[in-house]
Amino acid sequence: MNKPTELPTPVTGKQKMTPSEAFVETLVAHGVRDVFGIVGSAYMDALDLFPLAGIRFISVAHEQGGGHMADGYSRVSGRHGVCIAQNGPGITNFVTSTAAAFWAHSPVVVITPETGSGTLGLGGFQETEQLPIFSKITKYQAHVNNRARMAELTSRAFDRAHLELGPTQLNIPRDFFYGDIECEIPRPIAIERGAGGARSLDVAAELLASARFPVILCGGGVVMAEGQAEAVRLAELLQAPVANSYLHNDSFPAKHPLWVGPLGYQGSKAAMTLIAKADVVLALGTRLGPFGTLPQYGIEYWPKDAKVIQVDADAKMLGLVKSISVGICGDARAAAQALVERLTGKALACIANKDARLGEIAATKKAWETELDGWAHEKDAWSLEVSKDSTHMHPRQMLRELEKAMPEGAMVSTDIGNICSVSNSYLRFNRPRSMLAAMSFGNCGYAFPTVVGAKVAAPDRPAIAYVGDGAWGMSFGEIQTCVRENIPVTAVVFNNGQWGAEKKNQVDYFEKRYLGTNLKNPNFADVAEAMGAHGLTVEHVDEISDALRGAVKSNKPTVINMMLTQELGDPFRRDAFRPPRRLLPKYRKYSAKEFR
Ligand SMILES: Cc1ncc(C[n+]2csc(CCOP(=O)(O)OP(=O)(O)O)c2C)c(N)n1
Ligand SMILES: [Mg+2]
Repeated sequence: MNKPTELPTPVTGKQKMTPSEAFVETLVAHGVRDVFGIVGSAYMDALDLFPLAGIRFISVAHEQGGGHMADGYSRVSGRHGVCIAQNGPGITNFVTSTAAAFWAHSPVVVITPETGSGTLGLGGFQETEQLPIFSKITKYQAHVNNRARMAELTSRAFDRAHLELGPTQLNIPRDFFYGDIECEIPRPIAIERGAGGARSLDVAAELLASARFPVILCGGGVVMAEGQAEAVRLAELLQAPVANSYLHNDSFPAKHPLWVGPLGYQGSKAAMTLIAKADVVLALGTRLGPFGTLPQYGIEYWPKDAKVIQVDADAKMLGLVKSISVGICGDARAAAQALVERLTGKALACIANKDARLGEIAATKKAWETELDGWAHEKDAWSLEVSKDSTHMHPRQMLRELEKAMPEGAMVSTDIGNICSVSNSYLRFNRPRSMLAAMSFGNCGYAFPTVVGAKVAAPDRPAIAYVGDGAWGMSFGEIQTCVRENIPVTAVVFNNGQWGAEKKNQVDYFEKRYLGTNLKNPNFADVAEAMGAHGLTVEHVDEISDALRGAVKSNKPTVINMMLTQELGDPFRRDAFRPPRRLLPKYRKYSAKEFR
């Protein structure tokens, strides 16, 4: 974790202050050093104090970007991410980023100054009901209903974000920043999480001890609990293969011989082949989200007959999606540690066949690497057709080169799109808090601002965003933030001239009727230069390594415009499509052949 050094300290003891001072001092008490947002009159009285409180205000291009930055900041630091904006439109611009943070389990505090309490409901300027909008995408909503409670409620919003592992809202009528109050600044409430119930841990240990082919599935909970070392110890004790849950490729070190890669969309065939054989699965710190275990490459890999032990800090996630044999409501790190203690010195059935299993793990991993090496381009008829006369790079070749060129300790954010999804097979990390994918809210435009926030939290780590050209159009405005605030991140833009992931559906299900999926892009390198960043265009795979490493080394915001063929990998939602069926004569010709 990137722990701040020399934190400013808040005032102590009950005393007179203004609510603005109480608010800012409570941020100080919670160790807030950076706040993302756009300036607004609603909270200017408090904003004015930020420099004296040691808080940096990072002025962004769009509030959604600021919300994603707070998300990336929190995912990399393990501390709160904080964003703030003007009442009304500034706040509604936070909706998408808050929903994304909700599904990424990020402790983001969304501060929402509101229209004045004296005119609320009269339909004045910049008024909307700000609590209902966020009610389903936050873990807790604090509404300052009395200026004297400013510090108490601010503090609670911060405490709950950590306690409930997700975003919270702090809603403040703008007139409540003014006045005289007397209060004491509360200190953060640190809750230590335990390993879970002793009985369920005992049962889990028995199951693991009798397993002949145990497989561990490490999720985001391992990253959030900083439990990688404990997960490694447990895996080594059992000599069990370890898969990453979907989009949590940083939950177990990729260089470890027991690591087998991620499950889920465009994940590792090695992980899928091995988990399919499991008689016991230990799902450590994962909610086993439904999208993350869908069949891939035609492999129905989820082991339906296996006993499943699920560890999650949120009891509501236990057994929610998959049937489980044992549910442990606990912290992933503490639970792994407790299981290691229970299993150490015990006779383990899986050690009897250890050599055979290790051989199988190594062979399965090798087969997958060989397949990836040979998989330079997509091989379906459509992809072959659209790429045959192209001078551009094949996406998979590019992704393999990026993987090889990836600097040590890099943080990589990924967007939602076809090429970003394919990158799942090529993203390997040895360090937690490194992969910042758009998670299950799945919004295009997530990756770039998120990595900007990550870079603010961890300025010494290389920060790289993978972004499709469509998603880039939504998010490149934040280059302004990078230039203005001197935040040197690298955006790798996958320029294939299309909203590819959606075009893939039109290819597969709608007889190539392209509607809204072709793009006409400006030269993204030139746009970056015009905005004061570096921009370069890469046409050949042999330029990739220098481009990526050079961009990171330059310590300047850089956009790498990758020129790619239009070929596309497997679609996202094969599970959710049906052949189109039209009943009205007017539309019949757009029915799938079998319905015509
Ligand atoms: C905010 C938002 N709008 C629309 C979508 C639907 N969507 C999913 S993937 C995708 C296409 C992404 O295109 P691009 O960024 O160019 O990446 P590519 O698929 O071409 O690699 C779209 C539009 C979404 N996920 N999020
Ligand atoms: Mg695209």
